[in-house]
Amino acid sequence: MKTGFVTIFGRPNAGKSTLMNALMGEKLAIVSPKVQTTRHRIRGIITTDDYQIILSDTPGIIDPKYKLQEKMMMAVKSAMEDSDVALLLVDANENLEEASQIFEALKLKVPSIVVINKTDQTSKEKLEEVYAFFGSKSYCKELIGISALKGAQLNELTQAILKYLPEGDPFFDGEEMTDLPTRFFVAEMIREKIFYLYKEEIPYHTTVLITEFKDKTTLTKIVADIVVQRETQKVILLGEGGKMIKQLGTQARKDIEAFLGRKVFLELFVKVRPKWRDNEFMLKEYGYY
Ligand code: GDP
Ligand code: MG
Ligand code: K
Repeated sequence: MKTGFVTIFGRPNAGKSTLMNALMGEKLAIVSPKVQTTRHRIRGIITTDDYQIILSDTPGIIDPKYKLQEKMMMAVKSAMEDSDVALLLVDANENLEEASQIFEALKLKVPSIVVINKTDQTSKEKLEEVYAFFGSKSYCKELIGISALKGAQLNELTQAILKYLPEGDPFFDGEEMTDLPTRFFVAEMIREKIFYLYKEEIPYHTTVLITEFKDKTTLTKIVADIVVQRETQKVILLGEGGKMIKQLGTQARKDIEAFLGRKVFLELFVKVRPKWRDNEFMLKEYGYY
């Protein structure tokens, strides 16, 4: 059978996480309209009788201003170097020249498929222009237009990917969906709700640590620390009389219950740890490397 590793790469908001989820048919990667929602490298495994595709979603490409972002870039690079095929994902309506410069700068050795996303909200004329632009690039082995959101042309994309995967034995058990532990996804679901509920900088100054994860007879008990850098951020997270954190807890719990398929008791604490983004030690502790 065909087996191999595929990395989804592209600028923030190109739709990487949406594509990953669409191909998986499951919500593994958190999606939000804000950039830099995805911090970790997330792997999803698709197994059929004919192939096994191991997909990696990657954080968006950003300036390594913070240590955290440097770690993110390293995760992206290592994902690309390990893969058999790279999907260079482009939002059809983004700045094509800028996107192309980043792809070129990567100097990829692995074959690249340029995937034009969001065809559902792009005019035919614009699409022609986008195809012509990328079609002439030397790094572009294949060119395909999709809508990750509407699930359009995903079969064609899969076929294009398979062309570049080697024959081999599967790396993972057919039942496995991902190589990351359940508690990682639980933390991500809480983080996703933070992205939706809080404004501007707050989500970027926040990380989530699962401190307890226990399956009881009728439910799963989960305790999480929401780590912020400053007392003022803690106040915002809690909201007046704890209103916001309560809302966060309710929304996250619903998602986690759907994901785990059982009842959940979720307890959230907000902790202040100054400079968690820049401190190497803390980065290690929070699993960034
Ligand atoms: P990422 O930052 O590259 O992982 O992008 P996300 O998957 O988080 O998506 C960013 C935004 O683009 C979200 O609001 C998605 O719903 C939206 N989006 C993703 N794919 C499509 C698509 O095919 N069509 C449209 N119209 N929107 C999309
Ligand atoms: Mg993402
Ligand atoms: K995003």
